[in-house]
Amino acid sequence: MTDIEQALERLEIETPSWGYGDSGTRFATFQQAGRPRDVFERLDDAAEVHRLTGTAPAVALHFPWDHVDDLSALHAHARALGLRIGAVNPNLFQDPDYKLGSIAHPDERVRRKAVDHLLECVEIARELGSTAQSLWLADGTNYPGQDDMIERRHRMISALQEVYAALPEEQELLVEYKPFEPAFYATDLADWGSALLTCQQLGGRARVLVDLGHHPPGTNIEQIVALLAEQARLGGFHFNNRKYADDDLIVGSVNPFELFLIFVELTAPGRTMPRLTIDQAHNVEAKVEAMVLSVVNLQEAYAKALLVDRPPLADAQRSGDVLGAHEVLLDAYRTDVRPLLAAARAARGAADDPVAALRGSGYVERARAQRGGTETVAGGWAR
Ligand code: RM4
Ligand code: MN
Ligand code: MN
Repeated sequence: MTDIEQALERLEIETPSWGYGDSGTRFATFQQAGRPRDVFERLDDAAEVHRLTGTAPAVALHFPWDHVDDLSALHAHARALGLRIGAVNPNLFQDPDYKLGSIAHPDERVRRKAVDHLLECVEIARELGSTAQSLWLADGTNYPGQDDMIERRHRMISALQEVYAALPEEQELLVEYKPFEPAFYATDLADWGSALLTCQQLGGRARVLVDLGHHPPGTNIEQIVALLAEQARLGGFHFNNRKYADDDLIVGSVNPFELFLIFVELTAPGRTMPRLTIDQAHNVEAKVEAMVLSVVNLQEAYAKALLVDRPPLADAQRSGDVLGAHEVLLDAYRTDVRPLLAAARAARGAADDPVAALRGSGYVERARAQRGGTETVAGGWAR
C-alpha cells in the first residue's frame, strides 16, 4: 500500500443527512426532483457518496428531522449500506416554544422541554451506536437588555451539566459556537472562548466543534484549531465554505488555502484527528454531486497537508527564515495531488474520478425516477 493509500484509509468524513434534503434561503426553498423523501433515502445517498469517494463511511443525523418510529430498522439500513451513524444533532431551534431560547430560556418549563429533548437524543445515539452529541444552540437575544447574559449562561450550564451526567461513556459532547443568527445581539455560545469555557465546566468529554462558517470575516480559523487541539479540546468540525456569513457552500470552493492550513494544523506531529463532519446546505447545486465534490476537496486538502516537509519547516522557523518557512507550506499547497488521490481511491475500490463516475452512473436519474418530485419553489420569509 502506498503512503497516500494508508493516509486515505485513516481519513473518515461524516456527511450530514440534512445536506441531502430540501434546503433554502430566507427567500425561497428550491426543491430538487429526486431528493430523498426520508432518512432511509438520505442514507442511500450517503452510501453513494461513500462508494464513490471511499472516505465517507458515517452519516450525522439531526433530530427530529430524522425521526423514525423504528430506530433499529434505521440502524440496520445503515449497516446494510456499509455505513455507521455519526454524531446525533439535537434540534432546539424550530419549536414555537424556543422563540426566546431553549436551555437558556427564562422559563423553566421551556428549559425542561429542551433538556428532555437532549436526553432523548442521548438515548437515540445509544440505540444507533453513535458516539457523539453535536450541540448547536440558536439561543441568544436580539436587543440589549432583553435578558441577563450571565443568568442565561448559568441556566445553559446547569442544563448541560444534567445532559453531560447522562452521557454514556462512549458518547462525547461537541459544543458548537456561532457569533450571530438567529440571535442578532448576544448569542449564548457566540465564539470558541465561550464554547471552551463551557466544555471546561462540563468535563473532559466535552469538546469544541468548529464550523467554518461561524466566525466574523477575517478570523484566523487555523489558529483557533491549533489552540484547541493543543488543549485537547478540539472535538470536531462542520466543514463548509463561506464568502460572507454562514453560507454553507461546498467545502474548499471559496477559500481552499484556508482549508489546507486547517489540515496543516490537524496533521501536525502528535495531533489526533477530531471528528470531521460536513455541514452544508445545497440550494442551487445538485446535492449528491455537491457532497461528492466536498469529500474530494477534503481529501485534497488533507493530502496536501501531509506533503508539508516538517523538518525544513521547523529549521526555517527556528532560524527566522520567514519566507523560507512560508515557502515550505506553499510547496505542499501547490503540489497537484489529484493523480495520486485518483490512484489511491481506485486502489481502495472507490472511483478515480468520483464526480465523473457519479455523472456516468445513472444514480441521480434513477433516484429521480424512483422518488419522483419536481423542481418547485416554496415561499421564503424575507420581506
Ligand atoms: C446552524 C449550525 C448547525 C446546523 C444548523 C442547521 O447554523 O451550523 O450546526 O445544525 O445550522
Ligand atoms: Mn454547523
Ligand atoms: Mn451554520
